[in-house]
Amino acid sequence: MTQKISLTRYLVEQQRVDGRIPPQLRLLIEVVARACKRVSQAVNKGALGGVLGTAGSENVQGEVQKKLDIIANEVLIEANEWGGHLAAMASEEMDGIYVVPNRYPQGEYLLLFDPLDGSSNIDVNVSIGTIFSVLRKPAGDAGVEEKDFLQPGKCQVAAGYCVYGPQTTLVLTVGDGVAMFTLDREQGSFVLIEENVRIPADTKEFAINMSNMRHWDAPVRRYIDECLEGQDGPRGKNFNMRWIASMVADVHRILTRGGIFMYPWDKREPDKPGKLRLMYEANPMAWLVEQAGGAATNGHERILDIQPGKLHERVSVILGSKNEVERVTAYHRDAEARQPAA
Ligand code: AHM
Ligand code: MG
Repeated sequence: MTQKISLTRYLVEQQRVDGRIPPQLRLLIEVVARACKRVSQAVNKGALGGVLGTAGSENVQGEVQKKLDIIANEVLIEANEWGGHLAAMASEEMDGIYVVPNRYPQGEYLLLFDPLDGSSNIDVNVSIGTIFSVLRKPAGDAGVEEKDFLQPGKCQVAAGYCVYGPQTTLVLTVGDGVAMFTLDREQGSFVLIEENVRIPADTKEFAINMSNMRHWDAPVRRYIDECLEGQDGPRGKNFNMRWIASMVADVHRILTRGGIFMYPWDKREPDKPGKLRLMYEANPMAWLVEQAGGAATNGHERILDIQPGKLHERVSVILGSKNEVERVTAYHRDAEARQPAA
């Protein structure tokens, strides 16, 4: 019988091989995984656990909070605040940063998360997830402030997500490829199901909310128009479309079988760079995708190179199979080159 490798064993072995995961970071990842198990339990109970529906409040972005958004946020904070591995946390559901209270020891890491991504799917029993990103607190400062979080995605030391679907699966990178672990509910532990996840460079599948088509910019329209023309168009092949309305589930499909995901800037809110948030949605997903051989840009530059100006900054997202992402990015370059000089 092949031996099952638990997340704990995987992390211990990674730590032994080349010291890539320092003990505090290993603890942090295990605590996040434990919190995700609790969220998974709440998700599974659904109406029976009284966790469906809205909470009657709004987050800093003016979005209505679901009960499960708040529950997942609290679970992640409670699990992470006392272990001594963190200095502070930031979340989609909190206006400012959450500094670890004085009664607990302060660690050297900063944790960012979207506690419950794909909130519109909660009440309809469709896949949702938790996304997380880990940064190191800049050296030197005694306290911790919001500006300590404002590091580009390439500075992440760990990132991942947990998808709550037919299976609960945790996907992780610490900068050495991407590994996937599925929750074995009888054992109560995450078990390794795949190492060295790879995204094929080409694809025939795209994910975008087509109802926003009339609001898109020309390069995105051009790309999708060409896909829709199928075999008879310039691409010479037919494309399939999928949109789960949960970035976690869409990215999980892309890590599993390839594809391109886009939530581009659009004309509905021209002053915002996009819908998705840079620091706890786009950055962790961009790093996972790059670590699996894919690419991630905002149409103009690599997402991981973007210097954030604020915690809840938004960004246009194009990620997945490398050749497709490069094509969309090239269409943006073409459009810029054709702009008359100011
Ligand atoms: P959320 O974090 O409030 O759930 O919003 C993010 C989600 C993404 O998971 C998903 O890709 C997108 O919003 C769906 O948006 P839309 O409903 O416009 O299709
Ligand atoms: Mg989200």
